Amino acid sequence: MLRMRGCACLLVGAMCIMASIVGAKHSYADEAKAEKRPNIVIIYTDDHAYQAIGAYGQKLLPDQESPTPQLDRLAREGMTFTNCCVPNSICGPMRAVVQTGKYSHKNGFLTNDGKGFDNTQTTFPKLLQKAGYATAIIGKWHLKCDARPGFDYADVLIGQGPYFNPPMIQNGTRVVRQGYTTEIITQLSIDWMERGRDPSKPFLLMCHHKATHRNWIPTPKYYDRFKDREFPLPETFWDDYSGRGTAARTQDMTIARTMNANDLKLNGPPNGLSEAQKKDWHDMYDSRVREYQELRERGASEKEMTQWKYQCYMRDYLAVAAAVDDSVGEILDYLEKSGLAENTIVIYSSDQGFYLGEHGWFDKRFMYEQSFKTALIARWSGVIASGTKSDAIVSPIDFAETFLDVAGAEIPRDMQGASMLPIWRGEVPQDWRTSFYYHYYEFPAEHSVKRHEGVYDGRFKLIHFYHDVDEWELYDLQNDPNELENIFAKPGMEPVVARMKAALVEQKKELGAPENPMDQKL
Ligand code: SGN
Ligand code: CA
Repeated sequence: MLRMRGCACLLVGAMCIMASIVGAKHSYADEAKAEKRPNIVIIYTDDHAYQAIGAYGQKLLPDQESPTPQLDRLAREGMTFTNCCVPNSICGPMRAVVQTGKYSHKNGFLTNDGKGFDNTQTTFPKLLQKAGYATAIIGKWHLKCDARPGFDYADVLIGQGPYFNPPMIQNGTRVVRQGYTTEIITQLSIDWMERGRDPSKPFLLMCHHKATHRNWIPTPKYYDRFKDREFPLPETFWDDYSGRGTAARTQDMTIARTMNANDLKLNGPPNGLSEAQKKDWHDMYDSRVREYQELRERGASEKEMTQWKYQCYMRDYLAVAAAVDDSVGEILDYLEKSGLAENTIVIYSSDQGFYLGEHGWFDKRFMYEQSFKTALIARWSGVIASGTKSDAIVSPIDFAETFLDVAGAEIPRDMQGASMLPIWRGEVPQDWRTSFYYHYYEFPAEHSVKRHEGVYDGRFKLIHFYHDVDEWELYDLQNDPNELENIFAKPGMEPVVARMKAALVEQKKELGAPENPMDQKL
């Protein structure tokens, strides 16, 4: 995609030629090789909406009461990316994208429902390990394959994993730990940095939380943190989808209809809780069950019920995210205390974005903003300027190449992202991408979001729902940031449509995606 990047100056150009001779992409960090190679800590969450992060201008709480003080601290010390786009907005596939630096159609993991990840392929942890890094993954894996080559240490949840007392697979052996999963993953991560790894090597730690995934169960510590709060409804909460197509109308992910008793904690505690954990649960949620019964008894309207559900959803969601934020703080504190902070890159991101009531939804999958964009904050003392923002079109597909680059390791030519390192250093390369390809495949499936592909150029977004229906949508994010009006067929838009369609064709060609998306085997 960005094969020629960095060739603006002669010296770098010569290095590009050398790199192409040895079959690898140019590494911006060649000069960094001589220095001490940095450690890399990736804190990766599940379904954490950027709309719930202070540094992203969250509107749920008053400014001074940010739901994420620790993420905001990371942002103050690093760079916040406001245009981080995911290639396929769903969990397993995104993890495969991160591992391989390749689109789903190339790494073979297209949906959560498909076969497991082909772990014989090249991944960046394998390459970092080969380059002398100590490597670990702790927490959510969700790639549906049992072996995790490339990691010296793997201590992972089974499938989605529960919020409490998670069974985990620690280097191949099943262990059950008592407590709240976010806190357990944080502690295991700190323990590995403190005494699990080979201290003579630089390290890669992937700390992968289950939170903030459905069904959003908080740590008892935060059960009542937002208990009596009333959150503002997003502008598009009552969206009737009249400005869009069939897919937006036929999805099954509304707060009104899809959000169920389990999500709302009306069914009692989940299985596997201790007596004390059950008691905490009842102390918190019994009053909610009573509230629900009262609403039913007095025949509350669907509108009132939906608003009530939204309030429950936000109370739980933000409380779950508060433990994630604590995790970030604890890891940052540990790095400082241990003297590792200076030479350790810290990345925060989520596998994809999430709807917090926008368009009346929860879940993800669509190429619309809240699920197409995800949070990305990066800190690297001495390299990334503090408190900076970038609106460059970046993506988790760039992680692999970025980390290989900072480690001075070879970047395979068939990876499909680009190293973000120049952007971290404050300069967007002249040939940085100006458009981004998206493709979602999981249909028919839970939440009923139809298959679609599309392209985004920073202002316009062209989407093609090609399966089950044949519908095109075009949005102008500058004039319609909420994506309420499909202007694909609007008179006067023909040149934009033509340009975006050409960009889509070109992107697909470059990325080796089938010309006809129906030809893609799932
Ligand atoms: C579960 C959830 C869905 C969610 C998928 C995928 N249902 O099936 O709401 O979309 O995971 O999420 S639940 O009732 O089991 O919670 S993903 O993040 O793993 O892709
Ligand atoms: Ca997810």
